[in-house]
Amino acid sequence: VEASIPEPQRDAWKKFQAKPFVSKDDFEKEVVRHVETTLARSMFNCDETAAYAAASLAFRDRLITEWNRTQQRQTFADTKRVYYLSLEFLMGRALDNAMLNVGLKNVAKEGLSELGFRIEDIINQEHDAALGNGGLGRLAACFLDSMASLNFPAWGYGLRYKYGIFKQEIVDGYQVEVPDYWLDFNPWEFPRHDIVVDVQFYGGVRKYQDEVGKNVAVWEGGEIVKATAYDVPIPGFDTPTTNNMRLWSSKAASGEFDFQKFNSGDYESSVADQQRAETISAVLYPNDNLDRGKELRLKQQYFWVAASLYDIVRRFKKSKRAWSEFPDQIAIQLNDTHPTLAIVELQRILIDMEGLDWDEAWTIVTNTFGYTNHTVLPEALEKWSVPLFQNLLPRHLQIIYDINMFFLQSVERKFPGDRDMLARVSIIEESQPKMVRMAFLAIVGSHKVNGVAELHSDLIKTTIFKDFVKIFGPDKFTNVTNGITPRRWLHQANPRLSELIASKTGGLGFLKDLNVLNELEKFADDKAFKKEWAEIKYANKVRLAKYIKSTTGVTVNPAALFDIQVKRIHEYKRQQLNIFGVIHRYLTIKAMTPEQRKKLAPRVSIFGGKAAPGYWMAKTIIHLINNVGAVVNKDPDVGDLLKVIFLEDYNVSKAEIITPASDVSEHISTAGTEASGTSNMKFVLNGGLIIGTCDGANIEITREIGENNIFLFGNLAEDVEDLRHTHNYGSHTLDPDLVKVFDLIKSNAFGDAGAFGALTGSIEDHGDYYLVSDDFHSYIQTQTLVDEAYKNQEEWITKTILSVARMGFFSSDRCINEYAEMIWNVEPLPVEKGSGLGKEE
Ligand code: Z16
Repeated sequence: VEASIPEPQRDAWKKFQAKPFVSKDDFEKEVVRHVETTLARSMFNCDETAAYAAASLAFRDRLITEWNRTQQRQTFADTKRVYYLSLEFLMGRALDNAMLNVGLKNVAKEGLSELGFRIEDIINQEHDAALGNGGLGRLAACFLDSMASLNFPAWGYGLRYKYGIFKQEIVDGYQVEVPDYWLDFNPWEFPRHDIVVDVQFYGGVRKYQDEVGKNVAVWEGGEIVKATAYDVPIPGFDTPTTNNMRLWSSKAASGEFDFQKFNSGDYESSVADQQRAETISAVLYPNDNLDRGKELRLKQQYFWVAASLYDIVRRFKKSKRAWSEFPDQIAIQLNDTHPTLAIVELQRILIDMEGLDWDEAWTIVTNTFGYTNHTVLPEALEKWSVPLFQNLLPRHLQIIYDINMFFLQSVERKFPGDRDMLARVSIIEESQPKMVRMAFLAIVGSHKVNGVAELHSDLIKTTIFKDFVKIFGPDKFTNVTNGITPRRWLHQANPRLSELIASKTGGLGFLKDLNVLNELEKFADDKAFKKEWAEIKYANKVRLAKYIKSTTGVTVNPAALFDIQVKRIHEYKRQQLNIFGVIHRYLTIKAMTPEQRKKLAPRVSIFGGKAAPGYWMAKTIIHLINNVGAVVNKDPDVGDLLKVIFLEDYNVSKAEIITPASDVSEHISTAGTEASGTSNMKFVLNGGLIIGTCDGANIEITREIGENNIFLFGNLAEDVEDLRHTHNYGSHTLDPDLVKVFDLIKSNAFGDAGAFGALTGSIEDHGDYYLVSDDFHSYIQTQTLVDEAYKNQEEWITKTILSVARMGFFSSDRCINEYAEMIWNVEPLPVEKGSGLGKEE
């Protein structure tokens, strides 16, 4: 029931309406109030945790006031909304972001200082919101920031995992996983105990004909789980627009526990039911680019999709519009195939619950959805076994069969008699057991399908979705190259660089229109500017060096070349190529005379990233990196010339320290495997150069910044397949330098070589699927070019300035505008500035 205050009483409400603070005094007042009332503490027992809590609550109150206004404004304007469905939102910390986006960080800094705290210490109290694995989840977070900053009426829908991505500890060189229980204190969410949706599982379908002879299907029985909404405000940068991220949490339908069972003495099983329901939103699956086909994962997907669609449909129904207007009011973007069930669920709601005809409903469905593909790796493409589906979601399986039947009939009309085509494109794979191919379902049920970088979008059209291009025509497929938000990845992570850029480009405007960075080109040879630029890079390296010292105990020289590879550990991303290259460098140094050593640029090789807990090869790579570090870092022959660091527990807040400190970063996936990559963009935007393959967004980065400013190497995507063939036929001879590296490993130089047998064996004996040996020579040569180029600091700095100046294209604002125009057909809802927005400049 909507309870609106009657007109005569509204004056009182307006008079006492919450007013977001703007001044330092008002901020301090809010902090003290929260310490003394919300937290029940005082100035005599206010530690940094309490100060963090109070400062966050002060900002949260402020955000929620703007959130309310934004939602009212959007509801009143009644324009089209975007719903971004993502099983992952890798948000990181919220306080720093909130302070910067509302333009009150300096106010907060001074206020906190007057209250006895340093703002950095307070910011560091916050636990990352780590509800994602890697690129896909962080992309969703950048998109939320851009949608709010550009004033798009847009919501994110996801799951409120109790445990985010695990915390990584390194024990004796091995990865150990520790659960990430992050909800202990989370001031950024608002539980909406009034927004609860029943979600059904299992049961059966009863079909009958009604009085007028219409076929009716009723899904009945089974069990109900309750979804409760938790809202997280998403503030735009320099705008009052504050959008919503709604996360669902699962609970048993009977509340605390089943009282009937309880009263009949079955206490344990009533608690067990409760626990089983809560399991659904308990934990994020820790796999990046891998589908394991687990039932609980399918349950998560349906739980989240059903609650979100119920919510969206409920909101639409309040407008009393005709169903045919649904796609004019609502765009739903599917972040990968994870939410593909939404297509089936909307069709089910329209035909089973709302009584629409199949065709009418299907037109609405396909006009509503867009699908983003993020990978071509076969092991990552989702498939669900039909028996599992049949048991969990019997009615949905029927609808999928119907969708498939109508689809295959249309294919048959277009390609009469092409049985192979029908088998290839069928949503149901005729295997044992049969499988539902989710990507095919997503394509058939959406009006647009996009890849995330040009090469990737071309690849999906020519490989995995080739037949669908023939069936639907090429216009259904498009590209939206990924981007990153410059607010977090420049302004927040690298405040000094942001300040320098602002001072030369006329303020912070570049953060809203990143192409303004172009103006930096004229400083590429400016002596004074270059000096400041280099000083900032050095300071960022000093900061990272301190962090390395405090976390690993290893001393690194901030004047050395910092070579960084941080991302999920995966064979296709080829951290093994990097560490083999490091071992090669170690061998080279050992063989050098002291004179030769003097001429070599000192280097720090920095790694970071998590391996999926069940991914043994990835864990072996981590183990090797750590063992190499243990040997190299204490070898007196090597000294400063080479240090090897593995940073534990890489996450968003650590990325904010690491990214600004690179001289070069590595993006060295086997060509054709990394759909886009986004950390490549972050590093270049922060004045680092790239060593990379012709893969994903590296190609477009090269086009934008110029090929003189990037170190590209390795085989091209178009040649990968043939190369793999040559490995399998005839003898596969390894690169001689790689053989020396393997010989050293096998001599137990880095501990018992048995531990690394699977890794070296995958290359020597098992076909070298990721072409490590094929690319090794080219990689080593390019690293030598990096060494040489780094010696000429003047040229190096110019390259980094020119690169930053040309990175405008990679703002996630550009992505969102492309999605809005090409896929969603939505307009921003402009809002006048003023009313309560904190303004510092
Ligand atoms: C993921 O992070 C990505 C793809 C995928 O299928 C699953 C997950 Cl969890 C990544 C891609 O690997 C990366 O290239 C891309 O930049 C990112 O998604 C965002 O599109």
